[in-house]
Amino acid sequence: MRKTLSVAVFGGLLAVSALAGCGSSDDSAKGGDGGSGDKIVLGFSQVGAESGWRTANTESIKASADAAGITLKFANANGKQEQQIADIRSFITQGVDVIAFSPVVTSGWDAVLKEAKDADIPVVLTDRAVDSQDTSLYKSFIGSDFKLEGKKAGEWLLKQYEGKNEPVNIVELQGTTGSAPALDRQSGFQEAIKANPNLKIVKSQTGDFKRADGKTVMEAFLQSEKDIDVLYAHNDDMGLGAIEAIKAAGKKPGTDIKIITVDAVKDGMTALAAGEINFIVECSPLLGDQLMQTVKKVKAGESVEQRIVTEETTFTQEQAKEALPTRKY
Ligand code: GYE
Repeated sequence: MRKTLSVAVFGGLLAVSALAGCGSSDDSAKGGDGGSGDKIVLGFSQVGAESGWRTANTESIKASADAAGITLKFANANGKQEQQIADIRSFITQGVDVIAFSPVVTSGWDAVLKEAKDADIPVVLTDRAVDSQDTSLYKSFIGSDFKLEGKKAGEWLLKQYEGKNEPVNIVELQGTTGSAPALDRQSGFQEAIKANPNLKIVKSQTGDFKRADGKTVMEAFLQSEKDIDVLYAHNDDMGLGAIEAIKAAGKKPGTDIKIITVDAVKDGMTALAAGEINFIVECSPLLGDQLMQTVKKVKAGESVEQRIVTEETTFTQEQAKEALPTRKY
């Protein structure tokens, strides 16, 4: 039987700081450890710098570590799992207090996680999940529900074609192959659109969450498919790359081809407000504060939720216009 996970849902940043208030003393909030002045050392292995989301996520982690008085050792793996494993091993050798990382793909982590456990260094996953069966290998997983994001994208599309009986050709730009957000955004979307058999995914390929790849893959889609009605891109950056390809092919993004993306970073929201994207499912990169609170608790030997889900919304073109002026990332 599977273990039931307790799930804490945070109502954005306000709720996060409210939780911080009840979880830690003033001393620990300043990074103190009872007066000795020793700071917690956190080793963080980042996926890379593939997208606007990732840039905002890195900034959030660095700023929150600073604000929390945590010494951050930051490593960028440039999208390579071998590099992430090497970075985590190096953190173990250095004897950091806590390791956190955003796993580029879901599989292949058991050995290095076991090494951290044997060295008595707690691990916190942020942003992306691993498929390890042994959940004692990490203390907590902080991040979004990617399947729900895919579902929200699919449900919006269903509504657009409600009561219509025309075939709808969808092309899909997937995120990094084997990554949790690519797998779950695909399956959540597929499940939602099943309700209308006219909605068909005619082409689906990875664009590795990158703008340049989104553009080249969309160029190929446009060449091989005469009639594309909808583009579903697993992130804003790939959607923005695809928009360039659509314009170059003499079509109007948002009108000739409906576009749905995920993330809601500033560039994506700007294109949405301008009518070039039709709908964006939000995925918040601002995980830094939650991570630092969890790191402090883990270091103090306090129990933490095994799954912390980030709360997110969706944006239409009108909502993007309203939200843009105060958008933080
Ligand atoms: O959606 C994408 C990024 O893991 C949630 O990775 C993250 C995804 C995000 O590169 O833009």
